Amino acid sequence: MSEIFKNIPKIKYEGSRSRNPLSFKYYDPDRVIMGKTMKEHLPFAMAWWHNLCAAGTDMFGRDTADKSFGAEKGTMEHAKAKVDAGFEFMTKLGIEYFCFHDVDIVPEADDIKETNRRLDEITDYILEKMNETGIKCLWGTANMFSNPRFMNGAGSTNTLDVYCFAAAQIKKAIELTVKLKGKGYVFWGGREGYETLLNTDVKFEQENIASLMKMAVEYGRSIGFEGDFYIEPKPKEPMKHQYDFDAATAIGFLRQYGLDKDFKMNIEANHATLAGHTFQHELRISAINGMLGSIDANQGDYLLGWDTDEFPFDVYESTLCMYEVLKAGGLTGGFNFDAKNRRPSNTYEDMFYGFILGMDTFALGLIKAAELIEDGRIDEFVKNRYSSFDSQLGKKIRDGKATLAELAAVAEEMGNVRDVAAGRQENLESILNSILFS
Ligand code: XLS
Ligand code: NI
Ligand code: NI
Repeated sequence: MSEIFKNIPKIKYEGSRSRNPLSFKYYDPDRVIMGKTMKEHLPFAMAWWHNLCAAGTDMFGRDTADKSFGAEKGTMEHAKAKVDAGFEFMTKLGIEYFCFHDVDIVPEADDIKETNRRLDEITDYILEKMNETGIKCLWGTANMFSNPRFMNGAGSTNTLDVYCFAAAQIKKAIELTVKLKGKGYVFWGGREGYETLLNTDVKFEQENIASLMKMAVEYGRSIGFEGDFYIEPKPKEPMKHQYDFDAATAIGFLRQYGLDKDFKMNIEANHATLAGHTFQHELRISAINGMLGSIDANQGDYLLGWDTDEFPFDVYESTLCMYEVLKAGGLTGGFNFDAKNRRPSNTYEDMFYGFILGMDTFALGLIKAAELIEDGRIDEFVKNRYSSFDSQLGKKIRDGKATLAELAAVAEEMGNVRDVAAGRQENLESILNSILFS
């Protein structure tokens, strides 16, 4: 097999002063931070779909990048060429994991039996490459949104035959994930939602989605899948409203249907901002519920209302992300760059620049988050902010033993509240700045 990215060497750490565009400025895999190497803190993954499949087509124009990798598109030769390209790419960057949808790795056939045969063939080839390189699978998933049969949803479809098809795709995708020893299996509810309530029975649809997930868990466990199932919340796009709107909504859904023991969240930065939340908010809500599983590491554009899936460069965001991740004790999954190059960034070099940017942004975020925690001022402030609850009465409230009448009597005795501590937001923001830019 000949080299595909011929002009690109193995990317090395050269430090922030390096002018070599094909080098890491902050990502130094062996550097130890808070007792673990950067590589251990940051299990990065490549998204098959954006990196090896998407070639720049948007609503207004066709491909700008050549992702044929020397083979004819839509053939099994092309599927294999993508495997070759992907493994060379990950090896050159030192990326340890990949994520995939079923239809990213083979062209879908007219008959699912033939598609499944192709999937078996390509995953044999992927396994060979995994054994050669030591690269692993982070998670697999089924694409249940692109094919026209899913126009009304998959688990939420109105059509029984489509529901069976969704089940078949999930079954196969879980089998492949097990075959490739993936750490997780993702449900992103691409078309699980509605365009109008005028034609939609929300309760019926949500119950069907839950049943499909339950069957997936039962089947996965029966064939030896021990990893986490993930929901990847997103509020809209492609649907006007998607049921997995945000982490809080998805967690409530999982608890309602008894799925919370098997599932965690896969939080995508750009989906958080589409939901009107910060990335940090979604991570915090997942973490406090014990459901912070994995991350789709990308960035949106605050001026655009859709999922632009940009490579992350915002170090404030990555620092606050890594602050949450460190405090939660790490992820069970990893950091999947669900990100694509901008349409005019259409060369092989640009593919590498995207990942170098993303990996450096998270490395810098990790360095700064560790400094923030070691500095301790913010954590200390938050802890002290609630210190009035350290009193006996405060403890009684925290233990759920106080009564409304008892508290009212305390208030009446006081007559009025004289002392409420300041929030100090601006001061905390300048601490953050001083650490980021020191
Ligand atoms: C789309 C999602 C998708 C999932 C995997 O917005 O981010 O790419 O990560 O199906
Ligand atoms: Ni995603
Ligand atoms: Ni997305």
